[in-house]
Amino acid sequence: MNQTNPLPEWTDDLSVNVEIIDEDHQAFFRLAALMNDVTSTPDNDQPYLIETSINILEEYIEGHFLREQKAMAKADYAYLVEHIAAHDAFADRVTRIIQDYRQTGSIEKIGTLAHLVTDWLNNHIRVVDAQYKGILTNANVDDRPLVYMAAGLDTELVS
Ligand code: FEA
Repeated sequence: MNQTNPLPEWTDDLSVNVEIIDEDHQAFFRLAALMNDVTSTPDNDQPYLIETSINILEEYIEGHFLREQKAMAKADYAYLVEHIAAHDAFADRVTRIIQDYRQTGSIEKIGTLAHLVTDWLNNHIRVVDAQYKGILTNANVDDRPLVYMAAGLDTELVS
């Protein structure tokens, strides 16, 4: 399926005033744009490029959610449970689409992912992430690269 609708992009009003979290969020938007490109450009490398972008997305989701959740837990954040539930629901949706693609090879299914990611991000950052503004800060959020977080090397938080 050719996803011709323009994807939403990062804008400054999405900032949560934590540099590393803003960087994560920007990386998601860039990755969604890449996924949109690879799913709408049929060629011999397409299956490999799709699989690569899926793997990166899975790593981003795991690492970014862990970063936020660890920082919220450390800050005794009041809405931690609800926030984790929102993350889990999104991760489950993405996992189902990926499983479906891996079982069927359907480009149509995987082609929906880029828009799902950017639509969800836009809403989640503005409504849910925005609630921790001022509680999570540059000083209390682990700012190591996402790959460290996703690899489970997340035992220590910067304080
Ligand atoms: Fe609460 Fe941040 O998560 N935005 N993303 N993805």
